Amino acid sequence: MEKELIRKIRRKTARITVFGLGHVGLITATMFANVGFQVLGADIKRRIVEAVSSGKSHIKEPKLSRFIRKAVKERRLEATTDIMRAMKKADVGIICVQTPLTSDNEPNLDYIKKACEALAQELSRGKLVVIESTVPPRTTKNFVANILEKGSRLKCGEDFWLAHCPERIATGRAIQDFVENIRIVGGYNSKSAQIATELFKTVTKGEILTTDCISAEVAKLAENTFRDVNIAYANELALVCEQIGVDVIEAIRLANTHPRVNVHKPGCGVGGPCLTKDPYLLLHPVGKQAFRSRLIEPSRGLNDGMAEHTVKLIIKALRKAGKDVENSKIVILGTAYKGEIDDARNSPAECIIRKLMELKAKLVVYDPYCSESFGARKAKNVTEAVQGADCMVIVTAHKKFEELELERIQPLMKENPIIIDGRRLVDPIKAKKQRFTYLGIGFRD
Ligand code: SAJ
Repeated sequence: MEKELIRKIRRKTARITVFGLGHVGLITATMFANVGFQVLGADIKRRIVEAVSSGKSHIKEPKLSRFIRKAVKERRLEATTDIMRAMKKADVGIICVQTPLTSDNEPNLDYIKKACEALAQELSRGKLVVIESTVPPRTTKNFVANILEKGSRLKCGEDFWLAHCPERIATGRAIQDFVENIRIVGGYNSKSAQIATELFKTVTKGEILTTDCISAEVAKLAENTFRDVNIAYANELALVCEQIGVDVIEAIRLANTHPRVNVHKPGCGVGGPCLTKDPYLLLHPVGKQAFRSRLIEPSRGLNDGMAEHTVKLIIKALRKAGKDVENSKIVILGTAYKGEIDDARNSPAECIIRKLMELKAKLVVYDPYCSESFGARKAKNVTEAVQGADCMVIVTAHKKFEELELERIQPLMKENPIIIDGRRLVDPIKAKKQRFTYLGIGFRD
């Protein structure tokens, strides 16, 4: 039975349904269609389905629009809101729905559950199910398999196959990552892994590493947790350096020349959909007690606290200049959660802006790519934003903010102008030369 599916996959005659057309699902559906498969994308949001059906992308990613337009025109990519029947004609179902957190930072598997229940309706012998969503450990084996078996009355690993192939794409370079990155394929059993490997071989140039599904789940979560903990270390180091009175960037630069050291960059906070969530997923395996972490959870807290620390730096610098936050004009440069993208999900800018609003600052926001302003007034460019401002806060590491023309900006601002550098993009010496008060994360004058 599996030989028939492998044959169809190799010939690209296997039909694929992708459940969830968000960042991960839309890229997955498009890239499988792009190599020649017939793909159906299923999403409950009519707006998304209508956009995809008319060959448009609802997210911004380099080259994505072009690939969608082509796939839709050549009738290899279609979209539907009818998730209950989406699996009917498919040989392969790929689940890419979101796995958000509850208000207590516990995994909410409702979307996975609904997608699996819908898929199970039309699950028959000889099909493959892939979980691409990032999920807590044991989800594939102890949650998904049960729902699929119950809904289809078939035996997982024998009648149908199941694998976890976690996504590894970063916003802003998703297509390149999808095609080039090494892929981890975790099977429910070895046959499931073998078939899923055949599937991903058709779309990736990167190596495929085959393992069991729980190892794949933990590996995916371990990657982002490592980055989050590493950034937390860099942030704590920045706070220590502020107290000592030494520049953390110089200290990290020197430390990283050691062949086995790689300290990440400190900053005014960690945002985005992955690093803010995956550490919590790791600590909540399905059907087991939550792990009481002494490193991972405090690291999350430390990173979350950096936005508040940035506000403290703003207040401190304004006080030093004889000003109050209330009535001061403060410019926020950047609302995207990281540089060069238009995405503001979980951006530290939100916390900084809300806190400053509570303190009644006069706020102006400028981001060259991101339209989100979290309720603050928007400016069209840096010149308009800094007009009569007391303080300029760099929140996002956009390249454009590395090239701020300080000598041109200085005269546009009020007396004793301040730069708070949340991403350490501006050279403190140059800022001082232009008569700015400069405070940055991990830098005290
Ligand atoms: N950040 C720091 N210091 C750093 C690096 C990042 O403060 O040294 C902050 C960023 O400003 C941002 C947040 O952390 O607010 C997240 O940054 P990120 O570069 O990790 O960006 P993401 O969230 O888009 O991460 C994705 C992840 N991909 C997936 O989960 C599929 C991550 O695993 C990748 O390592 C990362 O992209 C990548 O490689 O670019």
